[in-house]
Amino acid sequence: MPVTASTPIELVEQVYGRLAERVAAGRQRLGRPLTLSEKILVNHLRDPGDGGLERGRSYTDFDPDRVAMQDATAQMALLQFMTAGLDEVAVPTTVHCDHLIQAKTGADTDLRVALDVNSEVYEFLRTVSEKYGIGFWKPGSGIIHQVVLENYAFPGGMMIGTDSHTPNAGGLGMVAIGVGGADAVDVMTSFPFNVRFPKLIGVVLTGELSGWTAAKDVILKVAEILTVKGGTGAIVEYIGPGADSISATGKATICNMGAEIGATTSLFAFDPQMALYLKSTGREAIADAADRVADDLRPDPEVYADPERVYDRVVEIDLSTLAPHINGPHSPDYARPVSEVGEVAKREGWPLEISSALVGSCTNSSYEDITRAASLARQASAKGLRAKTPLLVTPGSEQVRATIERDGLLADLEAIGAIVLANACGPCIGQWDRTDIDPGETNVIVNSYNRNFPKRNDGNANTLAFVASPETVVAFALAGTLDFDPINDPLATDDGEEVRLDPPVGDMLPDRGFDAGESGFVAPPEDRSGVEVVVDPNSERIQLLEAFEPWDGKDFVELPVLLKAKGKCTTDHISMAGPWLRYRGHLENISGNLFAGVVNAFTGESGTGKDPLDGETRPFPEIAKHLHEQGVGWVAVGDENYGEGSSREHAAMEPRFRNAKVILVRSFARIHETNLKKQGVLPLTFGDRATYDQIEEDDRISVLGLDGLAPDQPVRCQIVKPDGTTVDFSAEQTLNAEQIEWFKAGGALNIIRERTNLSG
Ligand code: MIC
Ligand code: SF4
Repeated sequence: MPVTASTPIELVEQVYGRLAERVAAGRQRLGRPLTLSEKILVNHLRDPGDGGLERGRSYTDFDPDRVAMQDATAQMALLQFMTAGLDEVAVPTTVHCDHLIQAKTGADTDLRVALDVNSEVYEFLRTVSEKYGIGFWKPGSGIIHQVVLENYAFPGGMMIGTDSHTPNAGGLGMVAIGVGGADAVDVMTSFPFNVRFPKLIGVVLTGELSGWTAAKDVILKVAEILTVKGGTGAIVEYIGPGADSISATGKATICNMGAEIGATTSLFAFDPQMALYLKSTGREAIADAADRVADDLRPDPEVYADPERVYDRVVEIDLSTLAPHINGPHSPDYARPVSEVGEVAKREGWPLEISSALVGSCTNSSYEDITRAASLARQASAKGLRAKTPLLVTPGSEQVRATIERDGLLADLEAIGAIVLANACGPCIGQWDRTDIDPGETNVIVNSYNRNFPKRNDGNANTLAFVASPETVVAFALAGTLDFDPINDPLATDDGEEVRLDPPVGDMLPDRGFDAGESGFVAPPEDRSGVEVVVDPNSERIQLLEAFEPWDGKDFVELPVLLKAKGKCTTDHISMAGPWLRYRGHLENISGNLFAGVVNAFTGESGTGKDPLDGETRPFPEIAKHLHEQGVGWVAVGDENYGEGSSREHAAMEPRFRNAKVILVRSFARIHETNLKKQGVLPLTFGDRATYDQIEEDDRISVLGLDGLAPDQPVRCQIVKPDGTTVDFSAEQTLNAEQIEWFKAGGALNIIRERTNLSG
């Protein structure tokens, strides 16, 4: 099927054409009514009669309808895809240029600079896309998830994307899952997407949003209830009468940030809000087709009647009483109502003064978000107020930007001092050339993004980042202090007059329809035979990949411990973004950031440790390089939810490249665990979580009996102390038979070529 600027109705019809029959078969196999996730999943089973449906257990093969990749992860994914030697991708696939644009002065200049600075990478992505029949969205066209929502997502569809916030498309009722590049390569090479059949969490929404409370507050609350690991291995399905009162883009906000609780994905059922959004984005035919199969695009009625019977866990939230929330710093689940943050800040000793306020990101940059933010800006202007902090706005897509410009909303925000940045990720991923703060200075920022791990936005570990809705962020920008409750507190004008803000109001969709702006889509040419992909062997940004060494069949005996991570160890800690995004296509160069942000449990220092070969203290990337060059395998030890956050497989490929054999932790985040398996690193979890405490700096770790490695069987391990004494312990692993093959082969790259030759 040709790749076009939106999902063709024929693809949607294909999916809907088999829906009723597959749903009926699923009901029969399970012997009960189905949730929406189950309907969509059974409709995408590779083997409809047989694919395992046991939640949290069966590893099941699926055929997603689409693949989407963003520039920072697509490079590695496509370098792997290229090794398959195929002529084209097997399913409709798109690449979106959004992560590499650095925010500095404003949209136009920043985009021009990015086009220049990243020309080699953009050229690589453009030509690879042309060669293999992939749709290419140019820099400036918008953030992947917003562009997907506007053009490609459809109710009942299934897609995977090489970005953890791919679940954004759940706002249009799609099962959209964030994956590492190697998973995307499976699907692009016509192999199935294999994942454990997810557990199901039902969130029942009652009441209705009003006043200051926005869709964002729903997920900020859910993050508090479920925590950053509560969604691991599960799909979160939003149901209940409150669900239908939220706009499609509001639903997308909620699903998007489901990544922060580790959920496989999140989704809402098809409803009139989705139909309205589809129509206003030029997809009437899809809205009509969805209407015709609407019953199968919602959970069965019995599920609504008795959710406890079907979901593994049920959470209830009353939208009518939900207060606006603000979460942070340092973790997206540290939640509290906005009215309490001032008190908490005083108690914790956080600065009250806000140094920057930022609106945008893939989570919160819809037309509705901006209308609500702009309504506050208009009020503020009328009352003689301006933002007291820098206020930076990143529109999510060119379509949103052009529309909010046409409708005067950008002007409203600019009138209170806002600076409009490029339609891209920008400061959300550390692409922020910030000059207002000294390095290391403790300061507070408030943003409408989704993640707030240390160093994420500006590389400064002492920046305390809080996430909230766009309207809350604008209110804080006007107040300039955390000690402010927009609902109850007055603001002072320059003349000392006290004024109050009325609650924000917005429009879900533009009355005059969307203005598409300048099109950023480049379709692959029909005749692709002459397209050449050139990689300069001296490039510092793109490096062709070589397969890793296969496993030598031996146990891992007395591996040194490169590091033991203390506390949170997200993918940002393992492979930092910001300036390092530059090397996302060059495995060797990006390995220079390996573990640079990790807190060493033995010393409390960040990013450094003791080199087990010579006892010197060095940055972790240098120790890893040293061990690699000396041919010494090693192990890294971590705590709970290791690898939380991003889908970036660099966090798995870098350790693999530097000769890691095992990552041993208390628990893993889903995408990262799979990425490790794909690259041939053995992910193990402690059988007894207390064993973590027994590992000391000079210990060595053995992993034994590996020739008997079998699905779900524990592995025998041993701590070897410097004096030769040993502590035996058992570790769990979740590899299935195929994943054991990847491990033995030395990683998926060794299998890709072999598989495609077999199938070709
Ligand atoms: C993120 O929000 O952390 C990112 C940057 O979008 C990542 C992808 C990446 O690291 O390139 C994600 O969420 O997967
Ligand atoms: Fe981009 Fe931020 Fe969204 Fe990641 S979370 S895709 S960096 S806007």
